[in-house]
Amino acid sequence: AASPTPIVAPLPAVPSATVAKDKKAAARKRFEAVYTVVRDDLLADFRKHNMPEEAIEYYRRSMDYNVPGGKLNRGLSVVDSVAILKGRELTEAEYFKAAVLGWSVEWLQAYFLVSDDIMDSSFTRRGQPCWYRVEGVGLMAVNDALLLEGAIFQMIRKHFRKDSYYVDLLDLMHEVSYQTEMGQLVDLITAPEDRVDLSKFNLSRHRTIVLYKTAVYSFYLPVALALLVCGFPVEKKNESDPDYYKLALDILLPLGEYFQIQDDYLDYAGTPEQIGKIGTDILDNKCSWCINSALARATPTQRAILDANYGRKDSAAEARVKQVFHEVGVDEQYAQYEADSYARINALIDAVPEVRSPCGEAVLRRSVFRVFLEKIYKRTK
Ligand code: GPP
Ligand code: MG
Ligand code: MG
Ligand code: MG
Repeated sequence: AASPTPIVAPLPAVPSATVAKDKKAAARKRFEAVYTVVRDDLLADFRKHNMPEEAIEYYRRSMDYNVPGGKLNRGLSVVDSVAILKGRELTEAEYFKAAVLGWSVEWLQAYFLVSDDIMDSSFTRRGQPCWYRVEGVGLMAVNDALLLEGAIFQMIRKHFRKDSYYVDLLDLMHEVSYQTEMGQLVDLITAPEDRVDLSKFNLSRHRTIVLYKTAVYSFYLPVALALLVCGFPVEKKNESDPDYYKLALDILLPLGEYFQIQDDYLDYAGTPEQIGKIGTDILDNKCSWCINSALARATPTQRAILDANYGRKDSAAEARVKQVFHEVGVDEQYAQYEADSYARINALIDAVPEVRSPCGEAVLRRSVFRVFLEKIYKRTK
């Protein structure tokens, strides 16, 4: 007798959005597992120095509170970029090293945010009180921030000391931190608490602030780290070689500028539930994209309202500023800016040459940048 036709059970229909979400959750989980390893190494080192148990417990709490709770975009970008550059799945050892570098960026971010929240007198971060506002922490947060920074060099030392590019990693971290601190200085000096003078603000000053305080460490750093582990040399071997790091920088700075303008807009338009923090830019007299957009369109009456209410530590004044933002069309301007930026950055990415590393093991692919852009386009948190 003829054998019956095999019946292949149809696969259950899984919406592709669900598959993508599961994949994302799995990638995050795998990355988070490396956090625990790195943190426990740092704690073991404290123990080796015979630090009191109380100090070890405090240090653990500071790290758990400040390092892993964000979107992890920067850290995951290192891992994603290394896999894209290599054009294949990473081995377990390669994944681990890429993830350590990813976490080094998250530690750097934690160091900056703990410090930034003190300087900005912020209230909440990632849906919880800012670290310096936590009972029993206060200004110890300053030293906690310094430890978060120091930890970066401990983890890089432990895992990369023997690699040929170790010095380049250190140099990159130091250079990027320094530039971020330059940006923070300009951000703060443009926003004095006691002297509100909106005529000091302009988009050129704004660009300097956001490129330095955000774009370099949030966008250039993760990709530059990935280029280093993939063997892209910092120094040219031949005159005709492309400057891989410059190619990356030329895309990633505009991308980072766009990201910080989103941050500025969400500070004014996002709800605390959405963005995990209470916006303080208006109270803090910040030279944000929103106030620049409003100043360019305000009538003399609206300008007088802005002059009288911007940068006052008073929520009624803040509401009056927001009202003017609405009236002059900051929201429409932002929607237009977002659409324009998306098109402009996509065009920049299209123009990047896809070049192979001299060792032949990796290719600087356009998708490194495309993935980054897609992650942040139209973000609401
Ligand atoms: C973000 O600015 C900038 C930083 C986190 C860099 C801080 C740099 C230091 C050297 C401390 P922001 O104040 O707009 O961020 P947020 O809105 O998240 O507070
Ligand atoms: Mg801030
Ligand atoms: Mg700030
Ligand atoms: Mg902000």
